[in-house]
Amino acid sequence: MAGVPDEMEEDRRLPPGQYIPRGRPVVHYGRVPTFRPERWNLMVFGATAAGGNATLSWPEFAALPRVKVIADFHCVTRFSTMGNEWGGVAPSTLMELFPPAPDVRHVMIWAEYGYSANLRLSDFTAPDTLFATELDEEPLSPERGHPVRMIVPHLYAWKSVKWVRGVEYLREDRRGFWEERGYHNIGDPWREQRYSYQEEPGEGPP
Ligand SMILES: Nc1nc2c(c(=O)[nH]1)N[C@H]1C(S)=C(S)[C@@H](COP(=O)(O)O)O[C@H]1N2
Ligand SMILES: [Mo]
Repeated sequence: MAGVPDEMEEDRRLPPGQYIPRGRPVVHYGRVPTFRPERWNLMVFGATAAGGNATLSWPEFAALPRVKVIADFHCVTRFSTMGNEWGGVAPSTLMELFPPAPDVRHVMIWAEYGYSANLRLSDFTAPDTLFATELDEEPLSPERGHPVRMIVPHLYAWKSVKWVRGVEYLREDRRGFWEERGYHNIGDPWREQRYSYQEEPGEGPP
């Protein structure tokens, strides 16, 4: 908007309790895995429509149609990075290749070393959710999740799983790594859904 400083625009995009730091912090638990293309695959499993598991090799994944998403990113530790330009593969593309059973309502995203995060199917298929392979038109750096990370901009960033290796279709919701350790099952930053004690009935598995 003419005459309005970028910072004012960004303030309106900042969820409650968040701030904009200098630079783009890198945050994760544990080590950065080494990418070996010949060993890498993405497994789609759980309640698939076809009944079995499917895997995509790195060349197969890299050949999928690509999209771009420009989005802000909100970590529950209160920093937000604004206007990130991600490139990658839409979850709907993967779901068309490997459809879930009709009664699937949730997914678990799995990473190297067993990190995981659960999402409602509606969050997984939201238009801003992406399997990102690029940030600012460059391949992701190893510490940002190379070769593929999930980006779920409308939820707290622990749901944006780096080093993705699996998608598990779930008929019933199950908690992922941080959701089991006291973080909110849904994690909407605009509602400040930070911790599991804030969950209302129906927002998490019993
Ligand atoms: N595999 C994996 N993915 C992860 C994490 C992790 O520990 N392991 N940490 C999450 C958290 S808490 C945040 S804030 C973001 C940080 O992403 P960034 O390093 O690109 O800022 O990655 C998320 N994805
Ligand atoms: Mo985070």
